[in-house]
This record gives sequence, structure tokens and C-alpha cells, in this order.
Amino acid sequence: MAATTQCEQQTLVERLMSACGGSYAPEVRRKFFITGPQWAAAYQGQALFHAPTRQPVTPAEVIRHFARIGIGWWTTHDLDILSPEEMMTPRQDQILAGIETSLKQHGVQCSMVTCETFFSPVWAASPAGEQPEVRAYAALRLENLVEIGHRLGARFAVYWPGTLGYQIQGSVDETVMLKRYADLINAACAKDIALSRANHGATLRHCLEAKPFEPQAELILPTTDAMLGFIHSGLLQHPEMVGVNTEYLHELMWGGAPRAALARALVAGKLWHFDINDGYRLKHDVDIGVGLVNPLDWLNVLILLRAHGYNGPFNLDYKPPRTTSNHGVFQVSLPTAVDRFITLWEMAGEAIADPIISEATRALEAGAGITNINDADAVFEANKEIWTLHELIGHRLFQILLGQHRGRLFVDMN
Ligand code: GLO
Ligand code: MG
Ligand code: MG
Repeated sequence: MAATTQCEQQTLVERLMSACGGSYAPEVRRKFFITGPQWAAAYQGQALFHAPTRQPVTPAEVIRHFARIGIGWWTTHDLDILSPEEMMTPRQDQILAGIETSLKQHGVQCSMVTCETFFSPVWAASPAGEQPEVRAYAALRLENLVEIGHRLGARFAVYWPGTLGYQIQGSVDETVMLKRYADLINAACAKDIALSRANHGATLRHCLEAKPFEPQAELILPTTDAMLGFIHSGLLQHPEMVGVNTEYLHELMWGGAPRAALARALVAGKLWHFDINDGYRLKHDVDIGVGLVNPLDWLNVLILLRAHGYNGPFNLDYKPPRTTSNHGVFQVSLPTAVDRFITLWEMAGEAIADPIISEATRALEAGAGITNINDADAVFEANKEIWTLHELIGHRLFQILLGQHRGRLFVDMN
């Protein structure tokens, strides 16, 4: 094949993208509560060992692209749109007014705002460290975030306390750090209550996001379960206002089963927000696009969420790979992530309605109908054939994933 010159490359990408087919129309994509982060779209490919590979992209550009693709909701950190010097000054109002105009112009809504408490040097020892002035500044930032949320019409505020922990063991008292962190969340909730009373509006849903490691060496709240424990610890003044933002990869990173973590949050009534992405177990936070690594697991996750009526946002918290260009981010990375999600969501609906899975499930639940339940051998003997259905269900889910339930077969007679 002939070399592809620089000016032919974008055309090639666009031609192969359309040859892939199977894209959903923007109107279809907009029907889903899929939210697009400013930081995902504008991620420049930088990391500890990586220089950036892409040019900066402004919020106005991101919002314009989201509208064209059919991502109806936009999410942002305070730091994605404001520098620390601009925060809490008249300049903040001007910048927010510009963002409101972009959102309105393109028919995109802000669904969530999140406070950066991990990147800036001031968080070196966490937002809940010993120094009262650091904590006072953190409280101001959280209260300001709530104001930004109300101003932009967001329904959710997310807190990922990535630096809530330590590098050097023994240097912090974990119980004290937890109390100090609770004080910050309490400040955000108090501000929210005051603002919503003044505006006669609803309060935000405050969602805690856990990650087991990175960037801090040891984390005080490393999993969704830890967050659920924290919410009910008695340290929060308004536990009813606080839920979780589970991230798929973050649960996988510690070796957990994301579906089980989601289930635990669901039964606690606290699964309010969901960061969708993919990656590998017991590795760092690679934030790959949804479904590219674990499509079968993803199908199962969405079966669970559909079956239990989850109606919160699906937030595309992934990082377009460094090898994808600025053009590629908006032509390939974001639309294909959205489309894989929609396909998996539709497949989840098929799995829920599948007559074979339904009959198998009903049969498993009906049991063998024997009455001598104090005889373990008899109970086993009576049920041992029905348990084969577990594997049959797994096979059926695989068939659904590959379209084989619709007759797609691979037979190479040569
Ligand atoms: C990083 C987190 C991060 C959060 C974001 C929202 O690993 O996933 O992207 O989701 O800061 O609070
Ligand atoms: Mg996340
Ligand atoms: Mg992540």
C-alpha cells in the first residue's frame, strides 16, 4: 500500500470511519443520558512519562463538537474552565456567561460539575490535611463549585478526592483526615441548601468517586464500598444528599468486579452517577474507551443497570489515546465510544428479553420442588442438572454479544 501523506491522513480516517458503518444518528445518541467531560475531549495526551500529543481545545469548541456528535450533556471540572486566579472573581462570572452562551447556542446542557482537588500544588498534602488554611481554601473551592453548578444548571456535583491519602506512612491520622474531609463535603452541602432555598430550586446530588490508587500512594477512601461506609459513618451532616459516582475502571483496578460494586451501590440506593470507560485489572488508570477491553463484562454491567432501572448519567470519563489526533478525538474517539455504549445498551435489552435466558432463569429459580430439604445429598441430586444452565446462560450472552443469536455463524469450509 502506498504511503499516506500528511494531508491524506484525515481523509483516510474519515473514509474508514464511514466504511465501519453502524453509527447512530446524533438524534438517537441524544436520547441517552450520555455526558461528555470537558477534560476527556480536551485531554492533550500528557502524563507522568508522556509529553502532550494534542493541541488545547476550548470549552466552546468541545461544546460545539458535542452538539454535532449528539452528546447532549457536558461536564466539567472548575479548573477546566477557570484558572485558580480567575476563580471567585468577577472574571469567573464573565467566563461562565460565555459558557452559558455556548451551551444555549448548541442545545447542550451542563449535567455535572466537579471540583479539582488533586492537580494544583496546594493539594500536595491533600485538601483535608493538617493546615487550617489549606482546608479553608478547599472549602471555598467546594462552595464555589456548588455556585458554578447552580449557575450552569447542573444536577450533579462529583468529588474525586485523588489526594486524600498519603505517600509517607504514619504521617497522617486517617480518622482525623476523614473527619476533615467530611467537613468539606458538609460545607458543600450547606452552601447547596442555602443556594437552593434562595433560588427556590432543587439541591444538587453530591457524588463521591473512589479510586484505589494514583495519584496518592495510599488512599483513605479507595473503593465505592469505602465511600458508602463514609456516607453512613455519621460524619456527614446530610448523608441523604450524598451518593456515589462509581467508575468502571476504578473498581477493576483494585481487582473488584465492577458489576458487583455497582450492585452494592444500587441496593444502598446511592448509585447516582456512573463514569464509563474500560481498562485492565490491577493496572494503572489507563481510561480506555468503553467496551474496547471487556465488552462481555460491559454487556453484563448494562444488563444489571437496565434491569434495575438506573436512570442516572453515563459519563464518558475516558482518555482518547495519545495516538489519536485532535481531529481523531472528535471524528472517531468520542462518536465510537458513544456508539459502542448504545450498542451494548441495546444488547442488554435483548438479553433481558431473551426467551432462552428468561426460561433458564425461571427454571433455576423454581428449583426441583423436592420437600426433604434437610437432606443435602437429595437437594444436590435433585438440582444438579439445572445448574448446567449457568454455563448455558453465559454461552447465550456470548452469542448475543456476537450477534450469533440472530443466526450469525462462522464456518470456514476450507
Ligand atoms: C481520575 C478520575 C477523574 C474524575 C474526575 C471527576 O482518575 O476518574 O477523571 O472522574 O475528576 O471528578
Ligand atoms: Mg472518573
Ligand atoms: Mg479512571
